[in-house]
Amino acid sequence: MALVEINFDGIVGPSHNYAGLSPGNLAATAHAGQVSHPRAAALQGLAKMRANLDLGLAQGFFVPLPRPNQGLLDALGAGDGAEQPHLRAAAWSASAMWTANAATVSPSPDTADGRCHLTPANLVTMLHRAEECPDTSRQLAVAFANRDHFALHRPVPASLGDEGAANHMRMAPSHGEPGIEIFVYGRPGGRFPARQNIEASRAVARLHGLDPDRALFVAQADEAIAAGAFHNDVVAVANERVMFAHERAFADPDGTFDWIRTRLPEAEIVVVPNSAVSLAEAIRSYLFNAQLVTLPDATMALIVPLEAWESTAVRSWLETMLAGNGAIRRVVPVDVRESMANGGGPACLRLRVVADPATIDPRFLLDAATAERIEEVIAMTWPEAIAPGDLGAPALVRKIVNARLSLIETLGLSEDL
Ligand code: SUG
Repeated sequence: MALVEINFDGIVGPSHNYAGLSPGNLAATAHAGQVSHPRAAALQGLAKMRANLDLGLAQGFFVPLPRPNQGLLDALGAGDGAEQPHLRAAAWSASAMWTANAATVSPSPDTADGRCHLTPANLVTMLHRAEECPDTSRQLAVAFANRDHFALHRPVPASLGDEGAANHMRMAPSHGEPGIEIFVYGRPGGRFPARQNIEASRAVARLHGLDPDRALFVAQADEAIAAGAFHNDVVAVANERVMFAHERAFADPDGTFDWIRTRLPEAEIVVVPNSAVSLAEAIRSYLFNAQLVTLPDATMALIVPLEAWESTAVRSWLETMLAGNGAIRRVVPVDVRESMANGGGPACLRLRVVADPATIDPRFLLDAATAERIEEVIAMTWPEAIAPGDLGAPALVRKIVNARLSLIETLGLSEDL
């Protein structure tokens, strides 16, 4: 069986808008109330997926969830939300595009029963994200329906915040070999919410049947959360034997790196010092919200947002790194500005699954022909712009509902997904 890493990107939904719903996510807060461009956003995301296909990587996708979510407004007794704009904004959010928060995934070489385990994230800290969980779970159940190869768990209980793969890193000599899994949690009490609870992470590790000696629970640096790293993937990313992290990402960096080196002697830990790129600049530019990927020739590339490439401090650090003889040989900047303005970079937009593609529902896998069909639907049906005052307009509701249905139909997926 050929195990490969497949990146499942969330197609940006037609209701994509800037509502400032996530305290602690500085980009989202700063762009609250601006006009969004759902069509451009979805095309930027699709261009990133195509670029990854062109690099020779396996690419999948998830479809947008049904919005506006009238079920949420009904459950809150909020009618159509006209009197409660913050609740209406939650019901309209396209936040499911950030599939790094869809689930935590442990590939088959790491688990006791030799299946790939997935636990959908409950996302309970933010109302607009918590509503994703039931629909995301349904979609995962279709995509990974093969029970011989996949185990899909229920989300952990709602009293324990779980934000999925954004707070989880896997390292291994190669994707298909047994690895170590690092769960990063936040300690509450700071300026911003700590969205990942340690007990939720521990529960996921147990449910997935991980070897306790190969799973580590690491506290995020309080300073990092306070500076706007609302998820670990804003300050660190790992791929196979390489970890790429900011000096101030973890509460105990030395202990964390020692643990990794003991279990994975070939580990290469690339730490960016605060003196080269400050925590604030790392978070502003989203340098670490990058996709660190292994190319077909076994070298690694770092897919960074344009904002990182355009930062003087980051660019100069990356150029020095490239001139050295390190594991990361290539930097590929991508334009995902519409998503970035809501605090979602290249890494937020994808969920990594190491599996044999033949065991996955092919309707969720991307090739050039499918990309073309998706592009046509987006170009024809996605709204061009949404201003905050547009939310709730009946014509826009119809447009958004129909746009998603056109996509679902094109992909041969069922309407009740
Ligand atoms: O949960 N933004 C998302 C961004 C998620 C990024 N994901 C990862 N780091 N993996 C969030 O904060 C903003 C929506 C708004 O304000 O309209 C939002 O939900």
